[in-house]
Amino acid sequence: QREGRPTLRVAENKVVWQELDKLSSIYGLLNEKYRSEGFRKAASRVLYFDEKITESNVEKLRKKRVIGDHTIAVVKGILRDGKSARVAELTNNPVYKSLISFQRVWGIGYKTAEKLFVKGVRTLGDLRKRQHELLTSAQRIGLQYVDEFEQRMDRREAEQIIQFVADMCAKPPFAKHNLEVVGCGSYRRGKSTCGDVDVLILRPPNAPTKGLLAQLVGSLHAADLLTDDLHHARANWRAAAANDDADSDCDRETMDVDLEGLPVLSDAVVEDDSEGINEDAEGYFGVGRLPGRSVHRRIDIKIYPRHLKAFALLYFTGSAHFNRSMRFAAKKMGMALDDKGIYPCARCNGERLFEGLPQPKARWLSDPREEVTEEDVFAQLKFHYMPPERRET
Ligand code: DCP
Ligand code: MG
Ligand code: MN
Repeated sequence: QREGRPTLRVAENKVVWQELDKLSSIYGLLNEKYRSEGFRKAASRVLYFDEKITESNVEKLRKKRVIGDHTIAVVKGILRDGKSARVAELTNNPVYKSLISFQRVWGIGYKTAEKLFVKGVRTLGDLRKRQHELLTSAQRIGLQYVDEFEQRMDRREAEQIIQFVADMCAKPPFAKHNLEVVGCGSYRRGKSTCGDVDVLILRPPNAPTKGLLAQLVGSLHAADLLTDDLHHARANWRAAAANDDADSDCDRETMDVDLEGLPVLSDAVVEDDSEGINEDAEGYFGVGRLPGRSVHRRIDIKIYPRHLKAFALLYFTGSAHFNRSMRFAAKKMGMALDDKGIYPCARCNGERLFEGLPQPKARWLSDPREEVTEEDVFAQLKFHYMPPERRET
């Protein structure tokens, strides 16, 4: 069973759940978003289904606009054969096989995979031979460590890496910034194994911290924790929000993992805030390993101003599935939730929400003067508070 999922209510449904989950992942990799989403919802329904699914009760899985004839037929197939014929069909298709294998590489998404295929690449072996012609430097690093990145680490190892970063932050020249270091992602959700290490660093909101993350990354290289850089970006969220089309869909999630041609240490527009509040968030994606260890691990580090802690924590703790449901709940309430706040949303579910009304405050719950907690965000969305361990789906 895949790590990071709650246990099934009814153990006998495991095969059905597993096959639907596989289909969701495969369709995701083939860029079939609706099918992928459909099978993901079906898998989640099976996860919480209270009876053993059989030919005679399979119709009970049906749910308006979520599970229809098509999915029911797939489930019947799984019940009959013990697996979905579709999985084999898709994974044995030579084109799909190539497209799926390319996406094992960090930094390669569907679009790049398609391009590589068009250029005649069929296997990771082919890709290795032509990497200098076809891949960015980050993708080449992804290819170099493709097998290592697929090995999950013990949570103890993730903890040691987080501690390594925290120790560095407690030393000069970083100590003067009073940084707070929190391990997020699957680690914070209490999983026994982690796919990578997600580190959130909180800094005072008014600090002149331009270049702080780059400096920290430099020190972590010098201390032999980091071995490679994949991507480093600075963003000013206000600048980003200002560029948002008011009519665009309120789901601000960006799903594309194709970070093509992105230079390490790219410097986006950073505006200084008039009130002296510096709201830049910075993110770093890299590779490292503890001294003496052999397997290289993916390490993500993000720095946020402290007053955005609740939102940053909530986002970076995940799971991705959980974040999606929470954003969906926000959307239904006419709001958009992201890693920096809750905002009113101009248009949700195709309906204009604030037409003719004065535009509500541009930002809720993330005022630098307020202490906002994760609990507050849950309450704002009318959710019962869920501790990180319960945020799997
Ligand atoms: N995240 C998200 N949406 C995405 C990717 C990530 O909301 N498409 C958020 C939620 C994740 C967090 O970022 O929990 C960290 O992402 P990871 O990919 O590191 O995922 P996890 O830490 O949850 O799992 P793993 O153990 O596989 O790293
Ligand atoms: Mg992680
Ligand atoms: Mn991560």
